[in-house]
Amino acid sequence: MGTKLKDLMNNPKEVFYKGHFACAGCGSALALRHAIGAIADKVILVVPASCTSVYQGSGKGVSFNVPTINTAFASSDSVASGIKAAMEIKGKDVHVVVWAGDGGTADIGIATLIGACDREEDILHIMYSNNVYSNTGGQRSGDTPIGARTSTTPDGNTTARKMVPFIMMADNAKYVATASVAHLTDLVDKVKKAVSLKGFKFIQIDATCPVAWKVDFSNSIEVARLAVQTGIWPLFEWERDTGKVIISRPSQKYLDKENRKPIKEWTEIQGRFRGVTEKQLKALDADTDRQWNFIKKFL
Ligand SMILES: Cc1ncc(C[n+]2csc(CCOP(=O)(O)OP(=O)(O)O)c2C)c(N)n1
Repeated sequence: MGTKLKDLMNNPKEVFYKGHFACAGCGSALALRHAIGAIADKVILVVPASCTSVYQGSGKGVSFNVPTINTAFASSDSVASGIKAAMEIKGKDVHVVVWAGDGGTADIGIATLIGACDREEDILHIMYSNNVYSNTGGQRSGDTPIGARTSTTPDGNTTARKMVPFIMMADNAKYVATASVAHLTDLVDKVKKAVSLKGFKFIQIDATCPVAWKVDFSNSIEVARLAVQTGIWPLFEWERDTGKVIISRPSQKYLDKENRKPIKEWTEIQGRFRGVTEKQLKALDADTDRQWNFIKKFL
């Protein structure tokens, strides 16, 4: 849809009042500001337990300038379905958007996520993935990359990423996309596209957590950019109506593995990969290939 950088400063409404509690360099807060900011005049936000439910503040200190409901960890898509139904009865045209972490989406929330998709609820689920349960101390989630040290995988995570976008494609969502905090205009385009479609939509954002990833907050965007350039995080869209994947512009070059930067450029600026073994790096590389091979089937 061609969002330009300058458009990012012209949202209908600023999502944050001054004084939220997100850490410096928080990818979730940055992504929320722009993704939700772009549709802020018509949005109702549903947030399960996560960093987002903490950094919005509480009481008189609430920093969110959009209607927001906080839900139990596992139930966000059910709550969003109910809100959408109520708004329809009232004749109100609003975008009901779930804003959930990877724990709240890939793990405990997956049953209600899939239930809402099965029912073809007209909602958008945005999963911001910082690859761990950040708010409770950085435990491994289903979206933790292989080799990453977390508080529950001190020798490095051993299992492949769950790749929720692929699950949502298989479950026949209306629209599925991946995005990155390093490519905000692409993210905003995808959010706008998603809310223009009726049905269940899903977007996963690679959202840096400087604390859990052990990167300097000034490198928050750089590390996300490297995830795209190394092929670790492919940006794409898939639509049910065409059944086709479109590789997003920032990732097009990396369809060809030859063009990708070495994965080590991504791991080496993150303390969470300190001590990663060659065997783990190989497994991480193989898991990256697995993702690209899956996507290529739909080109
Ligand atoms: C049933 C239940 N179990 C555990 C918790 C504690 N809890 C709150 S937030 C959270 C982690 C959330 O992780 P994620 O969804 O990845 O979001 P992030 O904190 O990374 O933003 C946990 C375990 C809870 N609130 N409810």
